[in-house]
Amino acid sequence: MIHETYDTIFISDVHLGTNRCNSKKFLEFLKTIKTKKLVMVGDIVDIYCMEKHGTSWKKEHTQCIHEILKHLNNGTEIVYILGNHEGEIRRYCDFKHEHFQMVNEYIHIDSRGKKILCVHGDKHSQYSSGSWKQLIFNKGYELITPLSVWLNKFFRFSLVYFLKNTIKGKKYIEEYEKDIVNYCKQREEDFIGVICGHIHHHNIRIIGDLIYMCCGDFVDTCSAIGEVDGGYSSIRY
Ligand SMILES: [Mn+2]
Repeated sequence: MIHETYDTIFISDVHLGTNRCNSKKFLEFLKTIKTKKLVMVGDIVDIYCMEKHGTSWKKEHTQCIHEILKHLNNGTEIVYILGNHEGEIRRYCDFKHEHFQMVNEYIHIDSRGKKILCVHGDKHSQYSSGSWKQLIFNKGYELITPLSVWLNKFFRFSLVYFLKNTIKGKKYIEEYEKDIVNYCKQREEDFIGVICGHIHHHNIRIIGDLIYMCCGDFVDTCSAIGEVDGGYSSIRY
């Protein structure tokens, strides 16, 4: 459900520049949302895949960038956390201009003054070699999304849902979530929780005494996280 106006919206793993990106939904999403702050939690532009597998930059991908800039021009504060697919954009880490900043990690202070650590997540878990799909399929990973789109279209069968629910898939996701929370705990600051991306598995849950949140992606699930008055909720688009 989309709330009227958010204090902050968190998105990750859009993978602009690749075929996997659901740019149509992402563009609709950007046009719909109203938020004071937008935190992009990594892997928004996929430089890595564009270099490795060739560029699939479409007109809609440019339109998405224009929409993000529109939010910026309308006064939305934008934070761009760099992910493992951002490649050469990493050069501009710590770039700041007015209410835009590019960082490795970000500390979000919510409307109640509570602190949340925001990090892409690729560096803080041994289960970070890629998404959960990569573990299961290794090199077949690139094939999975086109195959799952095809199966869904013709047989109404969700391959992604099926794979996530295998024992291996579930274990992988759980271990990753625990590692991210442990990283957050190790930090000396009084965080109430952590927001990450990377694994493409949208989730909000309590682990120990911290809130774990993963934005999800704009590849399969088209999900995000929204904050209003210090309360966090899922946005499914
Ligand atoms: Mn990633």
